[in-house]
Order: sequence, then structure tokens, then C-alpha cells
Amino acid sequence: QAGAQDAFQNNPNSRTIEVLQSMANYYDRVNDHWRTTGYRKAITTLKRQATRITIEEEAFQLPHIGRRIAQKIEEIVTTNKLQRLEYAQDEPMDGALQVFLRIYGVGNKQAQQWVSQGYRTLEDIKSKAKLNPSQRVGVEHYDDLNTRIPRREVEALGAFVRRAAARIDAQAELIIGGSYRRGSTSSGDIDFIVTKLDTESVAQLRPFLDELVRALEKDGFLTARLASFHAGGDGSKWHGCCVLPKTKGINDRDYRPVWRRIDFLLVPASEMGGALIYFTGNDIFNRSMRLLASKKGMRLNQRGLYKDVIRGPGRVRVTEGELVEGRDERKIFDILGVKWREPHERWC
Ligand code: DCP
Ligand code: MG
Ligand code: MN
Repeated sequence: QAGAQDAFQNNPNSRTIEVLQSMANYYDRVNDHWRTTGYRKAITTLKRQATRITIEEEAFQLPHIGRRIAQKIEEIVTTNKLQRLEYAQDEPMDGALQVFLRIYGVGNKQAQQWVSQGYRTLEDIKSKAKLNPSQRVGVEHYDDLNTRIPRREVEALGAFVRRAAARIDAQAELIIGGSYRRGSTSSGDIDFIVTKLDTESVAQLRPFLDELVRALEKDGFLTARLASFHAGGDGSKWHGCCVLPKTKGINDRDYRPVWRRIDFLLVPASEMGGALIYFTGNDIFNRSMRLLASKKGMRLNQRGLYKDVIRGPGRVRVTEGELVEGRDERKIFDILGVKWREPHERWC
């Protein structure tokens, strides 16, 4: 043990190794596994060198040292420090905050609180933080849930859900909204609008959704139910996780179950227009449409367009207003005086 320590102290590259180790620690803290490993491998190589490595080209010739790290080795030798590390030392809190904000069910307040409690990594959160059941899922499946879903897989997930839905109620209609409807090549989650002809309330759709959820859980397709801060108080939203079973041509190579986020929004037929606009997004487009409505004395929400809304100071609503249009997406654009925009044109 002591011998190994001496060997390191006497290593001609000990200062370089020390600085690179700080970089590795930094990347480890922010959960950048790829760079952490890269730095660790470079350090191992340097420890084996009998001579002092001083220039980029020399370092680049060695195993496991790429161009970037080779440049940094030269920088350390010539300046005795590393600019990138000095930046990094100013940002570890920011790094941790960004990592925490990507946990499902974690908002700004919670993430800030963890940082101020001294937590810096997902490991800290896993072992020390108090988590609600949804956040627990978010942490346990952090990598899966932060991986985009390829469009082809969204389609396969959609087909699976539609087959299950058709077995329960052939009249039920499922539309995939969100980024998929806007034509994205990949999505953060899969967003379903669930509706049925001649429905006028969420309550009429609820039994169907409950049965669908049970069936999909039995299939092993749905893997978790999540509570969401944003979930509609009227029971119109359902949030959870799902896994696509092994499916030929989609994920059959080295199959590994990948957890995906799935949302259902229950929409009575009478409110389909409002819901389609809302659930197609994107969120910024929605905000601008709502602002426009409010400037015209109207109100747009996920149920439709309302008129004769009376607002007080600061645009605070005084009355609910009267429903003008809920059913038809195009008519809502028309009444607002906005030229129709296809879903793929609604990214802002
Ligand atoms: N939405 C909104 N405001 C929010 C969140 C969502 O108006 N704060 C609406 C617009 C979104 C839709 O709901 O398009 C679905 O929400 P998602 O969070 O699933 O977002 P996207 O589907 O647009 O993107 P992603 O691919 O990340 O899922
Ligand atoms: Mg989405
Ligand atoms: Mn969603």
C-alpha cells in the first residue's frame, strides 16, 4: 500500500494526474459517466509512464488518451492549472441542480432544497433524500426516463395501447398528441387523448380508462402509476410509465425493457378542439394562443374557447364566460382570427 503511494508521489506526472483526477471527480459529481470513465482511463495510462509527458502530441500517442485530454495535459504542464477545471469548480451546484431537475416529479423548489442540503449526485438523492413514490420511480429509472423515444417506438407503443383499448370498447378513440403529433422524430413521452363519440363529460370516459389501465398493467405494459402536480383535479389526466414488450424490428436486438413516460388525457367529444390544441402544443405555442385569446376578451383552455370573460386588474378573471367553441380545432383558430396552423407548424 505504502509502496504504491510512493510510486505515485514519485511519478513524473503526479501533478498532471492530480488535476485530471479533479476533472474526473467533477464529471462524476454531475453524473457524466462517459467523461468520468475517459478521465479515469487517461489517469491509469499516465500512472504507468516512466517519463514526464509534456506535450500534446506525445500524450495523444498513448493508449486511452484522446485529443481533448492530450491538449489538457499540455495545458496543465505549461500553466500548472486547467482552465476548464476552474470553470467547473464554480458550477458544481448548477450541475447538480440540472441533474435533479430531470428527475420526474421534481420541481425547482425541491431541487434547490436538495442542493442547499449538500446533495450533489443522484446517489446522494437515492440514499439520503426523502422521496415520494413518483420521485422514487424518477430516480430509479432516471436514465430510461431521460432518453428520448424514437418515433417508431412511439408508434409501436401506440399500436399496443390501441389493441388493448379495442378489446375493451371498440368505440373508444385514441389519438397520440404532444410532440408526436407535431411530427417530432423523437418524443420525451407518449401523450394519448382518449375520447368517444357523443360524450360530454370526463366522467363518461373514466370507467373505460380504469379498465384500460388495469388491462395494460396485467399485460405488464404499464409499470408504474405516477401522481403529478399538474394532473387535472377533475380526474381527466393519468400519468405513468410503460415498457414496450419485445417487438420485431423495433427493439428485438439485445432486448432490454426500457421505461417510458405515458400520459392519458380524457376528453369528451364536445371538448375535442380545445383538447387537441392544448395537448398538441407546444407549450409556448399554447401560451401565445391563450394570451391572444385573453387580449380579445376571450379565454382559451384545454376545454375550449370562451367569450365575455370579464377581467379585473392584471387580467385576473372575474367571470368564467360563455363557451363559444370546444369541439372543433379549426373553428377555434378561426374565431381567434389566427390562420390555421398544421400541428407540425406549432412549435412556437
Ligand atoms: N403542455 C402545456 N404546458 C405545459 C406542459 C404541457 O401546454 N406546461 C401541453 C403542450 C404539450 C402537451 O401538453 O405539447 C404535452 O406535454 P409534454 O410535456 O408531453 O410535451 P411534448 O409532448 O410537447 O414534448 P415531449 O416530447 O418532451 O413530450
Ligand atoms: Mg409529450
Ligand atoms: Mn406528456
